[in-house]
Amino acid sequence: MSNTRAPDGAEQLDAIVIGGGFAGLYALHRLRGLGLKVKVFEAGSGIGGTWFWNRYPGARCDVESLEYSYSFDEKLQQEWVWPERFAAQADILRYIHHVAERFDLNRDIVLNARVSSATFDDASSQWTVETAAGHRATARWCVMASGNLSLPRVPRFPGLENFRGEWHHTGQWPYEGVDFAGKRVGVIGTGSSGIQAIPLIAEQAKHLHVFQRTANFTVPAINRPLTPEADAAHKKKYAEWREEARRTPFGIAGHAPPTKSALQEEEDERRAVYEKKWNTGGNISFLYAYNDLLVNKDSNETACEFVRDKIRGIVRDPEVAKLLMPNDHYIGTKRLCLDNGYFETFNRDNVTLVDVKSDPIVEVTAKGLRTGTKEYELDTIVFATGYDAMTGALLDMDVRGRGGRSLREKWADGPRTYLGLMTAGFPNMFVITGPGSPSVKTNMVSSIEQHVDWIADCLQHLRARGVVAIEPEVAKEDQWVEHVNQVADSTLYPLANSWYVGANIPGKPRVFMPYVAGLDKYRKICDDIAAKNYEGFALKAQAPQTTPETTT
Ligand code: N01
Repeated sequence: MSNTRAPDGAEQLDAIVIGGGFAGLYALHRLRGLGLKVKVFEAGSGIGGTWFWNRYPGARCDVESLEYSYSFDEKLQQEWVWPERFAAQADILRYIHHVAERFDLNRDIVLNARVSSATFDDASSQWTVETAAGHRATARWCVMASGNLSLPRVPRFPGLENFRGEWHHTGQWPYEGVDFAGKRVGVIGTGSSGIQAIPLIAEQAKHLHVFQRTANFTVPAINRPLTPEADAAHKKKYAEWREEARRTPFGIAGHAPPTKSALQEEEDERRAVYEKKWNTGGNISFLYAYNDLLVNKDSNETACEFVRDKIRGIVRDPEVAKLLMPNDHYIGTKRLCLDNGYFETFNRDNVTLVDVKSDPIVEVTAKGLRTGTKEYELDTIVFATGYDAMTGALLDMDVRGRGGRSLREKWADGPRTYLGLMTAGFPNMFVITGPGSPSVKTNMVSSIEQHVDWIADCLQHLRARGVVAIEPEVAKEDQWVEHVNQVADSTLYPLANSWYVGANIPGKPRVFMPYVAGLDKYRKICDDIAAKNYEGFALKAQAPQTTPETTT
């Protein structure tokens, strides 16, 4: 029988996983498979992570369903049927629940358990994690599966507490939904969340004001039901599709890599290429029109101009069309949104676009929102204002490594990791899809599986050799951070004021956080390091007085 309590009364486990979304569930499954006693601590009252919280109208994934799903179990992928090309939030959440039941995961998931601190003890090489409710658990291995876009951000407008209507953030949407019928609604924000929600809110609301600070690029999703024929055809070769996905930069199969520069093509031909992509739908497909859209400004500008032309053609009021045309960043350098009738929505009589770049919001009043020049009376305000991305959830917890050093302090000038998986001074703490890994620039499920598999293999290796602690060497971490920056600087990505660089959070250090060399290249780097006995990591052998690992 296993030890269930550490000497100080904390629950004794082998591994603690923080977060119960796609990453946390797969981590639980894999680590349990190694014979470890594992528990997941999840802040929400249900599992699903992003897909638990983001219930706003129109929430759906921008990666195709047959790709945005686990690949680790052939029977699961054969049996699960996705109703649409791009899955809606409710279907993804249904899938996550199915996976949890199918692999008997729920019994080791603690809900309503927001982790407030995680502290490493040098002597025992163990982590102790405490939740806001006071639950404490200790384990050798601590796996952060807390998500890249999980700390919602509501701008600090003065007066929000005085607002007499209701307000919601898209990333903390009420379980029971929001009724917009007959309401005067204001949506702040035109990122992926706003762009998905706006067309549907407009259909219900009496009047919708869209408060836009920065015009954004979006291309049509061209969503459709998945026919039984399409489903069967894909599943016949599912294993091959998954294998192909593993060899791509984005972890997504079915897109032949482009071979030409946009500047090598005659204008008419280029337009025809973009037109075809526009009508096919999908953001990867669009950005794969040419091989230099994300590295060459002139090439990129051809795609920007194509989309601006589309906006001119769709939006009837030329002034509104002009305001909707992005002009401050290159297409794809912020997440390229996918929409269902976004620009068309601005032709509706009950929709007004408000430019809050030239006339910023200054306060929330009892009756609505006030800009520098005008008050807008509203019954409901929707904040589609994004997240403290990639580092937000990690730094929201008080994480303390060797010698009590805090992660907030270590990352004060930006995140520093080796491979985006670990950070020096915080032994035995793994971050799934952490900053410095491909993460948000890929199909997240592919990146999650790659990281969890790497971590599980690593733990198996360490346990077989009696290693009780692992952490990156500082020099290797420094080199990796440098490499991540160099790769980013060879692209147009860092030029945009995006959440990739933390530009949306006042005071956040400007660092381009994802690794953009591609998941295929990154996977090879990780595998090579593992094959060389975890080169670049310091390993500490079993100390005589450490607490023995429990077994299930
Ligand atoms: O957040 P965002 P999001 N006054 O940060 C505006 C993923 N996702 O939730 O650009 C006025 O992109 C802000 O304006 P600006 C996806 O990776 C995926 O939409 O800072 N406006 C911007 O317009 C995505 O990239 C899916 O000038 C203010 C908006 O709020 C990521 O999540 C769906 C403001 C925030 O946009 C985040 O998307 C949804 C202020 N004070 C999300 N503060 C799919 O899979 C902020 N804004 C399809």
